[in-house]
Amino acid sequence: MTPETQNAIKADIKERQLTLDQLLEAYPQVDTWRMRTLFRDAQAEIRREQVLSERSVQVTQEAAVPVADLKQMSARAKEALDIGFFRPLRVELPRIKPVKPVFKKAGRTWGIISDLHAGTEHDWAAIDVAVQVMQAAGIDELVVNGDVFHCESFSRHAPAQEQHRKWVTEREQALPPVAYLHANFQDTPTRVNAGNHDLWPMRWISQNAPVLEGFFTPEQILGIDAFGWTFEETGRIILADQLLVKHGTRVSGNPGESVKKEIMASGMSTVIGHVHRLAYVEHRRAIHEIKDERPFIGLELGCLCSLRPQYLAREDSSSWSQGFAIVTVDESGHLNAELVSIHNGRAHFRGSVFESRLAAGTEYRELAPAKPRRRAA
Ligand SMILES: [Mn+2]
Repeated sequence: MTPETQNAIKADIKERQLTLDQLLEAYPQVDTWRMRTLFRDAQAEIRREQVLSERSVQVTQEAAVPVADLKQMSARAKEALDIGFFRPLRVELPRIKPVKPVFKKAGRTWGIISDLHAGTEHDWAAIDVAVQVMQAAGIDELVVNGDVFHCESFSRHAPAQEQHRKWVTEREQALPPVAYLHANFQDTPTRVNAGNHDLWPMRWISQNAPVLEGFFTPEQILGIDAFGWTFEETGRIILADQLLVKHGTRVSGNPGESVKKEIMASGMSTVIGHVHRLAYVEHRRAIHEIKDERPFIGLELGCLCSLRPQYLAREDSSSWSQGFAIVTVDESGHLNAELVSIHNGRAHFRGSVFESRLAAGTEYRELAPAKPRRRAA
């Protein structure tokens, strides 16, 4: 595709607001995947531009609740609004030096991360290592595969009368690591699958303030609506027409077993989070050999949260691992998945060592003096 065609398509999306079907008809020489990619990127660009222009106008969300609805709300929901349950927050972030892309690009590249459990369980060191590796890999798109927030306040174990009150504090603790991720990938289109934890506040609303159902988006409740991220309401993202990314619901005790169940269900290559384990599996069936095709690929992403969650008994092991994936699809459609394992704030990737510039744990501490990244000989 020539740059002229690409610009013409972009203009058709942004100015003429053509739909994907109209574009495919107008440019028969461009294949469906390429067009879908261009379409999505242009949409993300439009959203980012909107966010930037809207940033100066801060409308408090409380003011937008119709009075009639307020009258119907339970006392608990009213109190939630009063104490700032939905208040937009300002976040102070560490100074960020982006890592320059250092690797040769072999196609379109995605960074896929999962399970930050921001709030009470996130791990700054794991997040910072993932940020550095993904920047070095020059990802074209960031995919966050669920459990971005921990939402401890809405756990079924928390006392109900305390839940929304605690959330106001928890959200303040949760936003910095999530905003750190966003700030490091401001110019990278980002898509998010909600995980089970991310949806706990919505469950609370359904139970306590049903009149507010549908009034606030999950992004507004979590406090990330200004980030310009795309929330996938279906909870499913398909990359390059061949790789399903979902948070996952099936849990087995051993690494690789959960994603195998997901592959059996989806019938395609699949990436899951949720289980906090790290695994790469290939699931080969006779049809793959007969047709000389690649087998299904399955990834369990690992997590970017603490391996010793606060609720874990001392004598127990979480049997979790920290990690994430870099996925590349080249011009011929060949998919390559690289699983990156993080241990003690450190990861090896394509012969380079990446060490966290932030201390491990949920408390944000100053950026450590920049450590030079050592290249392998
Ligand atoms: Mn999780």
